[in-house]
Amino acid sequence: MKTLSQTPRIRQTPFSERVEEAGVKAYTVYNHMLLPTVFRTPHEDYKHLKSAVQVWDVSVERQVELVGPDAARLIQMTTPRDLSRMQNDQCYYIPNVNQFGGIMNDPVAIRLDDDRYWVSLADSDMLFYYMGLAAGFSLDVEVFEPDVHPLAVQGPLANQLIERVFGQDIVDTRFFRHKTIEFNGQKMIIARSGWSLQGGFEIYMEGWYNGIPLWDTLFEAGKDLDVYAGCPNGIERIEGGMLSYGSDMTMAHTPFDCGLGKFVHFEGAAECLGMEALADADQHAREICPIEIEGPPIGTPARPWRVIGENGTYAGRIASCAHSPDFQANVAIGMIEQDFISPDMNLTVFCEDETEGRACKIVEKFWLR
Ligand code: THG
Repeated sequence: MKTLSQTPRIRQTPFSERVEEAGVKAYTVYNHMLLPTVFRTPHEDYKHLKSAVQVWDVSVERQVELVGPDAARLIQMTTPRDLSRMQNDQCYYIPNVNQFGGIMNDPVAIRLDDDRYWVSLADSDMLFYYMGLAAGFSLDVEVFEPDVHPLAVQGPLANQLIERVFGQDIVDTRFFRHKTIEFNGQKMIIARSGWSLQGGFEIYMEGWYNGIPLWDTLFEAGKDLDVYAGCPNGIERIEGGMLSYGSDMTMAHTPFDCGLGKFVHFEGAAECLGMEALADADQHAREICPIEIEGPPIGTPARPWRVIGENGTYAGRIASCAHSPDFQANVAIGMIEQDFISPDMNLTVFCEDETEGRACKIVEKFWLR
């Protein structure tokens, strides 16, 4: 592929200068913003993420802020997950669905106050949807994109780095809870979360002026921990079974298709606009499956790969794949039709421009769970 022409529409971030200096090798575009994908090589980045600590510019996790008396009602309209017991220091993974039960996004919701939330988006334009609902239902709520830029600290040594910079009380934050830190005179939300299985934190930095100081402080404090710039790693997140919206799942899929049925609460989340459709949906039509693909190492699909069964009929699609050094295999995430879900099934996948199909099989579970 040729390089992308940069324009103001593909937004830079408060950390972009340091990301470039760290030697970023490739970007993708996510929520109209640059997201690094490789620093050294995917394999080196992977090994390092699993052994040290990385700082990730995940400013692309754009927030939709909902504030006002109807904020709780609005957010519940978009998700089948029951939010009624969510505390003001909690984060929830909330699949967002439309009125047909199709997934529109799979954000992390952050409750900041009784009447104030951030919805930390995956890659789709949910700001407009939230604005549309607020207008259409005449809700008493403000909806906007705040100037917030998440910075993730991920890896086995993340606790040590965070302890040095923000103290033990922050390290004691439980999974998917948040606290407030003060950096350079500015208050910031920090949560124990992040798009890796290695564990760590996400700092929600508001504005631009503390971007470079925050980055530099983390790197200065983590020198002897081998802290390095990183990014969500394609290999690690497939091993961990973290789904990528727009790739592994799209609006054509329901939460049931995506293994997210546990977040569909027919009783507690009746206000969700997709609930009737989800009640009627076939809960076993297809499913996200961990898959191993035979043959030489192969990278991630540029477009979904077609999977067929023994008789040549459509069996599903694979939209994420990577070669895992630790498992010595091509690990992939597939959306597989029910009739083909069995470890004994002989499946064939057509990878990118390869004319010969490759054998692939559903494996029992994601490798690290
Ligand atoms: N952090 C924040 N915003 C985000 C992401 C993030 N927005 C985009 C993207 N990532 C959204 N998708 C996910 C997918 C999975 C998880 C978080 C965001 C995740 N899942 C855990 C798991 O699968 O083990 C826990 C889910 C739960 O039990 O609640 O962390 O990473 N700010």
